Amino acid sequence: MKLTAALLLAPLALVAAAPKPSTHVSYDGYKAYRIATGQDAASIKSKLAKFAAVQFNNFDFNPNQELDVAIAPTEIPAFEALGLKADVVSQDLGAEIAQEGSLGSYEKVSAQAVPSLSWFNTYHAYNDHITFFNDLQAAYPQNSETFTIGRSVQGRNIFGIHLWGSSGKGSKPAVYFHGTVHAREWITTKVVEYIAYQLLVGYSNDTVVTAILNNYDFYILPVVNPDGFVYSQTTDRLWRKNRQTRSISSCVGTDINRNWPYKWELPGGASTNPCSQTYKGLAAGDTPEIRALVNLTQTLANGRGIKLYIDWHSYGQYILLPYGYNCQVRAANHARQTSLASSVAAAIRRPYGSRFTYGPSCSTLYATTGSSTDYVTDVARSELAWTVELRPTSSSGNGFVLPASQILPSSIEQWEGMKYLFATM
Ligand code: 0X9
Ligand code: ZN
Repeated sequence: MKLTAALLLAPLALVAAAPKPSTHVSYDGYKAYRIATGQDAASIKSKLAKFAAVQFNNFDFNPNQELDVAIAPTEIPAFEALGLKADVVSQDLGAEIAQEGSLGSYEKVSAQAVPSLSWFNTYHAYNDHITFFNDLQAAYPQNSETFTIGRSVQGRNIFGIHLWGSSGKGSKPAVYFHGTVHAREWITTKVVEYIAYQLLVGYSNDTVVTAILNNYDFYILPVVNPDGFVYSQTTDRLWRKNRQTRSISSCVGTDINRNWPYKWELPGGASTNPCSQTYKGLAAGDTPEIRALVNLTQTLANGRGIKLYIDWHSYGQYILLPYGYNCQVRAANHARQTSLASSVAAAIRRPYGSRFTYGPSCSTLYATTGSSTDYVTDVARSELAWTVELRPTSSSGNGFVLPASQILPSSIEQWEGMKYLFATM
């Protein structure tokens, strides 16, 4: 397959050191609630307008008619006085963030040695993810290459690893994964890294994995929103968007998963308010992160084509199929995608019993416009295009703040699901 200059395989360059930790936004004493909105979303929304609530899910378009919010300690009495039908899903978000564990340090033992699995015991800083991927690649130079697809708003590299098998680089259809589109969804970074790790470690050792890598070229990008990710580690653990500023507002950030140049213009699945968590930008594809991802997507589509795309998110434990923009439209191969998703959910469940719900994105979760899987299905013609929402479930409370002790179990169950999918799709 030909790779264009945009996807040139420059070794991962280290960007400037992460900014000095500035004052962290404190979530100490914040309570998280799940509000049953019912059909009353508009009036509840207006009641909540005076609160500095942190919104976890998409308020306007959730067919489950519920909304998760975090309320500041000083506002809890006023919030409770509203008398909304709401369950407390976290008693103290700050305490949960503390339990998540501090960022680990990373040190590889020797040149060309495979990095240790202990990488998956803690979360890590952005620069360590770059070093880890460079080290992993260096251990398997015959089957892998690192690449960068472009830079974020603040100039950080959006990097990935390309893996291939016996037919050589770029000769097979693409499996294309990316994580950390939403900055606070830290578990996604680790899970996609674990999949890359297992593919390389298993090649030539495990017959199933060897066959998988001989059949597909893998392109895996763990952190496609690096600025947001760094900001979520230095300043605000619950940051979601990128860090783009706009002259029309003092609010920062565009939701990368509302900025893809497909069905972007439709109303109802994103926000035009720059202060919203789902702000779509001023024009389709007007974020550098999406421009870089669109280039890569087109390069893969024009090469051997995309067999499988997964945009990894958290939380809720869902496998979401096309489409986000319309709750009635189905992919041409919807029946096959559904049956694969059902088997993948069964495989995920095997190690620890985790239940993943599957179905079309809009009707299962909520409407999204300018979102990844719709573009990758209709424009890039990927055979399978999914969004996976990782642990925890939406009723367990921790939300985006998943304890580090769950990194490995979460990764292992996804690896089981993916091994099944790669071998049967
Ligand atoms: O809202 C989103 O972007 C995703 N959920 S999250 O809580 N991680 O923010 C869901 C996107 C699903 N829709 C499509 N991929 N179409
Ligand atoms: Zn997300």
